[in-house]
Amino acid sequence: METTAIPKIHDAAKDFMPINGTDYIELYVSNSKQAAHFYKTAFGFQSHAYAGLETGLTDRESYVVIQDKIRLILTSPLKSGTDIGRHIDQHGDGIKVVALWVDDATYAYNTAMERGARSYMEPETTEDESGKIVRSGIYTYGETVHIFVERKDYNGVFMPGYKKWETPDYNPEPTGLKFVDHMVGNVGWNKMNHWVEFYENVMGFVNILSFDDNDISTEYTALMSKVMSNGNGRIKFPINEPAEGKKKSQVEEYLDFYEGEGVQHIAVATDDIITTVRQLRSRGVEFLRVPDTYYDAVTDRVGKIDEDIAPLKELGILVDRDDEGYLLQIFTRPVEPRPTMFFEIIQRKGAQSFGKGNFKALFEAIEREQEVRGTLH
Ligand code: TYF
Ligand code: FE
Repeated sequence: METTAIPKIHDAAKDFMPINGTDYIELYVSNSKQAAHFYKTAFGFQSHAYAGLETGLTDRESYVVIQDKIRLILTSPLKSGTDIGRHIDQHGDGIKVVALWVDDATYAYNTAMERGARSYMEPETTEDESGKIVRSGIYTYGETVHIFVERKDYNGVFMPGYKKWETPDYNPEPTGLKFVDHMVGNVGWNKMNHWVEFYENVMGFVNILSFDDNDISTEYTALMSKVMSNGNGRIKFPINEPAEGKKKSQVEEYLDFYEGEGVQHIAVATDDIITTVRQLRSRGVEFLRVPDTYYDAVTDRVGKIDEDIAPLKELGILVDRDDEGYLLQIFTRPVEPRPTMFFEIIQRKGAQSFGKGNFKALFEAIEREQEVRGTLH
């Protein structure tokens, strides 16, 4: 099957689940204090908010870091026997919450529940001197949840319960990361269509692109993917499932190591990928590399682009073109001991696709990493 671009349905009147954008991403990690330091030092996030012992919590500590529109919460338990600790024991460090910014978190919750969602958190209002926030939540794949955040009556730093986190002595420069472009979920064997239907029926998303195992297959491994978009196109969730190949699919490797379904990568946008990637590399972020021969054919494949090929080759940045323009992208190695979650850095120059022309080179690069890990059977 060829990749199919399905026209977007952006009729606001028909959108039963209006979402303004990604609100925050919460990771459950074993050491939130050190993780926050890593996201500041390596990725250029800024200290933003804190909740923990100093704000009256006794079971967990959270650090919020921010870069332009991207907010990460890093949360660790303060004692044994918590659900956070159990999550970390099973999955390693990973993404628990993909929070979505809505105007009405009660409406979003009730609508999702009527349409068959599984509840994670009933609507809950929290208040402080800066106003109130309403949050509600539903489960998606695995143990991952979507929390709806209504912040129209709030003008504080982050949310009630958090205080401003100030670090006057250590604030590394941002690296040019702007917003979350898309977030990819890895789901179990033959479960892709189940989650596609969940996003269609419960969340009002539409399937804008599909890749089958012929599009996404190397000599050895395979996967399938469908991209789901919300009504205004600001939220894009590709859903991957493993496919049978000669060797173990990267999606299956993820499922084995994460011990379940979960978020595979967060793609973050930049306006200047060469500067961003150069910065990230100098701060110790590790990227996947394609062979230098990739760059021999790149101009023939994508035509003329604004950037010189030399810095793209030096840094290992990939390029692809579609009907609307082109994009530049690069993938980090996993950012935790288990080969699970990683980041993509992406710069779109018109293209609204996902880099299909790079899949082969990219997946072969992932296979070389699997080979080194001894997990490519
Ligand atoms: O999000 C995407 O579709 C691209 C390509 O395991 C991709 O970033 C797809 C699957 C995958 C890694 C990257
Ligand atoms: Fe991606």
